[in-house]
Amino acid sequence: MTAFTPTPDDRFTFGLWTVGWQARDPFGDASRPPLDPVETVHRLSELGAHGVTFHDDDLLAVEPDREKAIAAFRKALDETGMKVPMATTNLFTHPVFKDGAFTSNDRDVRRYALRKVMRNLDLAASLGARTYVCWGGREGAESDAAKDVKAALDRYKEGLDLLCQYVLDKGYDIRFAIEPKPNEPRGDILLPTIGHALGLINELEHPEMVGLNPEVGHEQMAGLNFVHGIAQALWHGKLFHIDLNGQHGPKYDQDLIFGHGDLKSAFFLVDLLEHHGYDGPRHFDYKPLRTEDPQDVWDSAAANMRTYLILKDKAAKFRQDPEVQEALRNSRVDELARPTLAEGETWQDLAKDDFDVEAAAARGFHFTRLNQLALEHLMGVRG
Ligand code: GLT
Ligand code: MN
Ligand code: MN
Repeated sequence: MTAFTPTPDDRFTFGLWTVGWQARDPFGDASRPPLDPVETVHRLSELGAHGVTFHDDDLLAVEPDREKAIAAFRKALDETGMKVPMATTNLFTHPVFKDGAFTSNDRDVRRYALRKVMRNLDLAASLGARTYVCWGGREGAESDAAKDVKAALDRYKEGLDLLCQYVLDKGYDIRFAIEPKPNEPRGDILLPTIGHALGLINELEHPEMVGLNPEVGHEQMAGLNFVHGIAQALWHGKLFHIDLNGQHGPKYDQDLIFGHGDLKSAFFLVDLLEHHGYDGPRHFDYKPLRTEDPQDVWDSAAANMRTYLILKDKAAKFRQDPEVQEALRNSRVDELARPTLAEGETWQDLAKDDFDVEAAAARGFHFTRLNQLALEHLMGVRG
């Protein structure tokens, strides 16, 4: 159906490492050959994507010479009009980062990690990226004896403060986005959830320059409600970027295609993003299944975008449905937007209320009806 065919206006983006994943896992070797980033840019452009994102090391997948690899990548971007709205640093693959990067116990490693980020920030800025993601997958520990967490947070702050200063001194138009994750590859990762990361941001030298890049599966691995997490990130003005994918509850990081995990949560997520003011890229951070061949990889990339567009359509029809609107009113969802005190009232006025506790306790909220209507829209029997 043409209605679900993406265009660059939809602002769909993909990490080079997603379609480029060769499907090496802890138990098995690669099941696919390496992918040239140049081919990725062309293929994703043909599929209707808006852009790509990358780690410094992703660019070297098939061309070890950094300058040549960058030149070829730039040429592909120019030929296709594809954008690079975000970039990031690989601070996790090389064994030098085995105890972390910004928070490694080894001071020399911390200094090397910051140099690696600064070098790629220069490239990111020259490609027009406005967001720089920091996923601290190796920042953590397996033993509580091994990491002084308070000192580690001091070093995390020191690193982020230094990088903000670097961006300011260079005059780059870039903001940082922290990507939380509870565990994997470390036994426990620092800044495990959206809430933890928000807490750290408040302690930084330039909190306005640092926000979040939450990933669907990472919050769900911790058993958390991703839609609520995103709503809170929006409330704080901190949803700088988002990693869309799929996950089935608390288990290893599945990085499934968007919607191929908790579909109902994906529906409410799209509803939230589309109707509550997120205007950044819709970035897919998924892994094509290890079972898939190179053509399946491109089909899986297309599936992410198509699923998003279908959910967007479903969410719009859900909102337009008069029965849904009535059910929302019956559930008094709109009443929550009304301040608890009226203009000019103070705590003294609360004492004057004539309130029938038993009558209020007896009133139902009818949330079952609302939930069922949402499910019926999602299952395609309404709208
Ligand atoms: C890695 C991780 C992702 C992060 C990437 C950004 S790296 O693939 O699993 O969730 O978004 O560094
Ligand atoms: Mn993930
Ligand atoms: Mn991610």
